[in-house]
Amino acid sequence: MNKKIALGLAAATTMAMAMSANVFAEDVITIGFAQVGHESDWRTASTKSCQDVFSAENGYDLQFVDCDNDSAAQLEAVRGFIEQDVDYIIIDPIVSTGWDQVLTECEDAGIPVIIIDRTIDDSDKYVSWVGSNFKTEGLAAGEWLKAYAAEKGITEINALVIEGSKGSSAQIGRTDGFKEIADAEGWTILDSQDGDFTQAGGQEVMESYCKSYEGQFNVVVCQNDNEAFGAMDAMKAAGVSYGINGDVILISFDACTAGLEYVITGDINGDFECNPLAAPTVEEVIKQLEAGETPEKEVFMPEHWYVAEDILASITVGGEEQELTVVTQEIIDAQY
Ligand code: GYE
Repeated sequence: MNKKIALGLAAATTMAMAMSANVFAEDVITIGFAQVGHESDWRTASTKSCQDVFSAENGYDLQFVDCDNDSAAQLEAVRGFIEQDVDYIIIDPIVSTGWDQVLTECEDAGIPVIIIDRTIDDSDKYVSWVGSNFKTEGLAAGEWLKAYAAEKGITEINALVIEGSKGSSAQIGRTDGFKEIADAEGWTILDSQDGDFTQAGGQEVMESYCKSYEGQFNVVVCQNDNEAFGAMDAMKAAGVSYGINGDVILISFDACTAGLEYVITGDINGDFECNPLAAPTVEEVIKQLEAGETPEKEVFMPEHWYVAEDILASITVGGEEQELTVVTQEIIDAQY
């Protein structure tokens, strides 16, 4: 080949490559995600789900901020995304209030906001929310305990609750739902303290409960699996037996893999699922927005109520019959 032609071809190829890179760059969707933190197995699964879906291979540039359970840091992260002029902002709100101002700023900047998991109570300036009904989870735990106690002939319930992070909609909903049944049934809730959704928090609260309420409780409700892991360690150390063969009925939420492993062994009696895999649904929302369509304002994740013993088929939650699922190894293997 003549040298001149070869050079010309090389230049053309370089230009074509540059052009296609440019076209690609324009196609990339930039997303800012202000995640709660890294406090639990649930959170790890949620982060992984977002990183898997909003990957570079899938055409996204994901700006991920772990806010380490700090509300001020989360507001700052969102303002940082506005400054970067990202295409979309995803927020998992640490607390449910204090949002209207920053969401107005997002709106003014023309950046659509999608909320996942926890809800916002004081603003509706977002396109869509994808998550769970935490009050229903709390109600389900209460309804299950009611049916289980009746089946086992347990007439008195003295419960200790280890709550999730104060002010989060997950803590508020699970607390309210369970309390509604407790009040209706005349159960005693001896105490209800914040374990911050962590294993260390669950252990610390349970250690103090074991001292303060020694011999007085027969139910422990942990608002997530990691708190339940800590509570089990504390009960073991204090010589308190729990689970299907123990003196204390142990209830948990989330139903992550490690949680279900304790359900199948009978250490946790019931685990009320909260599904962390919202990202594929969020991607659907973004595709709808890209196509100029209007997505649903609220999308609820599907969830199951997992139990250790095959003695009740279903419970009635809010007037609706809902199935109970006895955990199997197959379920654990498929869980997040
Ligand atoms: O239950 C807990 C996590 O917001 C539903 O946060 C979520 C909760 C979840 O740390 O494990």
